[in-house]
Amino acid sequence: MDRPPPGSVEDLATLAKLDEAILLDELKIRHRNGHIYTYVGDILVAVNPFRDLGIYGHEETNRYYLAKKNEHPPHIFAIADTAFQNMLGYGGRTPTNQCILISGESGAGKTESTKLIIKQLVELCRGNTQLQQQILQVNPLLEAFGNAQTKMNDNSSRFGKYIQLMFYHGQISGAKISEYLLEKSRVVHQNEGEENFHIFYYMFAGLSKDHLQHYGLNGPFKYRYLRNGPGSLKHSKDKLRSNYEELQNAMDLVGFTDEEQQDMFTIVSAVLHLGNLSFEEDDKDAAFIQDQNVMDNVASLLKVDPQELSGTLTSIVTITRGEHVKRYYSKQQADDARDAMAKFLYGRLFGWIVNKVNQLLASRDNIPLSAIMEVGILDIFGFEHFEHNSFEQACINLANEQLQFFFNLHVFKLEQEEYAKEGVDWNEIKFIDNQPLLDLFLSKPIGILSLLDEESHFPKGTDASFVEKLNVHFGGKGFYQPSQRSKDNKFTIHHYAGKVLYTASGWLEKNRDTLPPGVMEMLQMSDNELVKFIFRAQVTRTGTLAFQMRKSTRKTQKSRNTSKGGFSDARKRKQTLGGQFKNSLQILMERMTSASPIFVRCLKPNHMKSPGNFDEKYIREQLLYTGMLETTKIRREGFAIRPGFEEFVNKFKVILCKPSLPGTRENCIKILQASKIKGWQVGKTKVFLKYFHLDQFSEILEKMGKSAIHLQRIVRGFLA
Ligand code: AOV
Ligand code: MG
Repeated sequence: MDRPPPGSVEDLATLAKLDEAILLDELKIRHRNGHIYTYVGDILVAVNPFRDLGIYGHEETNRYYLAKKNEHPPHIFAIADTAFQNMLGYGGRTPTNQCILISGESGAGKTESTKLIIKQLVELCRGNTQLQQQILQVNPLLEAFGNAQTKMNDNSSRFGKYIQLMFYHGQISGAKISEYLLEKSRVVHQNEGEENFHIFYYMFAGLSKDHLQHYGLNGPFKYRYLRNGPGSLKHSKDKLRSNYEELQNAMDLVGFTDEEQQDMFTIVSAVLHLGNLSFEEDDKDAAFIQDQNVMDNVASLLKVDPQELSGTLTSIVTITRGEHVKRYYSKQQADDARDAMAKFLYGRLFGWIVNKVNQLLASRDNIPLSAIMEVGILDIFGFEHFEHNSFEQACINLANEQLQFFFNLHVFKLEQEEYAKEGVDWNEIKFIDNQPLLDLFLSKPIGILSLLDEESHFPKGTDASFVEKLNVHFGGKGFYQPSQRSKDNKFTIHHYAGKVLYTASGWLEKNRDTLPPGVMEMLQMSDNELVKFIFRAQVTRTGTLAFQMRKSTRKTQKSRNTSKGGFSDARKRKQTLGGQFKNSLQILMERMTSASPIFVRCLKPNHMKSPGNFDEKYIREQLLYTGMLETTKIRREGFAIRPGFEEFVNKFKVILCKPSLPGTRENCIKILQASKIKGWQVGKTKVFLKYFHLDQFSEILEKMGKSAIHLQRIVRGFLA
């Protein structure tokens, strides 16, 4: 068979000849022609165009409205449409919850794809309800607080999210966001060439002079936490200002009150001021605050007692034999206490925002839960490999391993297991199983996260002793490589998507995720409603915040000591950050398993974020590690449509001109033989068909003069 003109094939699984070079060539030519989307069977491949293609307007919205998959070119809107139809059980199928899983490395286009899918899902419901408008505004809000410029992406998501859109009778009835592991450390430190979260720069560009003054803010150059400049790296002041306006608009529309918005800016400002606190040491190596003005600023924004604030940041009070003993921090300890407090403030604020959004978008109580269907969309942080990779990168990359595992499970493992179980004649297609990497991270008691927890709970544990343990346990294994030089706290992991060199400095502290003693209690007593509220929340086992109903009038008595130092209480073993992340990944997997998955694979064409540049070597790497060739093979040779005998006979018995016919294996074979189509198989309980067989069946039925509508219904019923 001749190969069709390169670039013209919209579904790579239809290619007769297939190898790595052909795949690459097809994608390259399609990218050059502005066709960034390509199907591999039911999977959508999207190559980031890095420019506005003008293909997401009304025309496209209408084109992909209750359409058949092969009627129109591949498009992200088609994925939304498929999810919508599948969820509602159009075409006589069983309605099933859907989850759309979007993968790809940092900057590949996951978040943009997510936004487009949500936009189209909202459009598919027609109508224009307030809830629909709210849902569309959630992204600008979350991105302002949760995204930042990194070396790999100017608008990089620094948290993962799973968005569930709930539907009731085909109309959106609510939404829920689950958030994964915000990169809090960015608040206090950014690597060269990177920025803090967008919100800091939006504020300076957008707030009026009066407002800035109200928060005690001067020009953005003055803040240590914005050490890489005032958002100077990429964005013009006008752009930042319009982003601020978009955020403002989003907060209003989603339903944040003026008071809440002010409190949010107050906390963000307090974080900035806090960063400017510096400490000196006296001759007894005891830390003291250099600039009392800054301290007073922070205290007045957070509405806490300045004396207590300076006390908790510079000293610890322990009770020894009934006596209060106060010990002063060193400068380093005070610096750490300050940074820990800033990270906590920001992290809790973000957790509260997500929680608030969920409250505002929750389904109304009077809708019966059992009648709600949903489409979930997963947009995590993509695979990262920087010059310096820390605990955050390890967690981010672990999440990507988990997603890749889930992809393999569905696309290769379960499918081929079913062929074996059903006795289908099948040549096994091999794939690279990344289970060993998941084990490396997640196994108990000997896995990276468990060992990290162990060291974190061990009072004498250090980053170095942690790495030593890793070396002892994993040194001999292929995908873990100890550093050549001992004692540099480094190690390399061979992820499915490439090698990453990690530096374990600060991991124990990050994993422990504790506040300096006394800070929590102080903030819980704040006279700022929001500050008080967010610090009284409980942290769940997945790291999300659980808030008590807000009773703003209740005043807790200040019964504790008013001494200036932070109190060290006998700390109970609290959940570590790694532990929380592990739990949240597990729950995510359960959620995904209970729905029917749809995969979108984003590819990044170059490292320069530039349009029109297709770096073949880089794309080839991505095709390799995502197993694209094998995926295409299994989609081409596999049996996408697998009706049970009963279902099959019911739908196609007309071919034998029988009004009624028992749903047996023999009758299935009779129908298949009569239809003269080729390449099917019949298993023990199911008929195995290729996706193109549906068209062939529909032709046969058409020839038999059945009404077009009836036909469509039958065929749709099988479409994956
Ligand atoms: P990511 O979500 O996959 O990275 P984004 O979705 O933020 O990546 O995409 C990065 C940038 O690529 C965007 O800011 C756009 O400039 C551009 N882009 C992506 N998709 C499109 C598209 N369909 N059309 C036009 N431009 C696009 V990360 O969040 O870093 O893993 O953690
Ligand atoms: Mg993103």
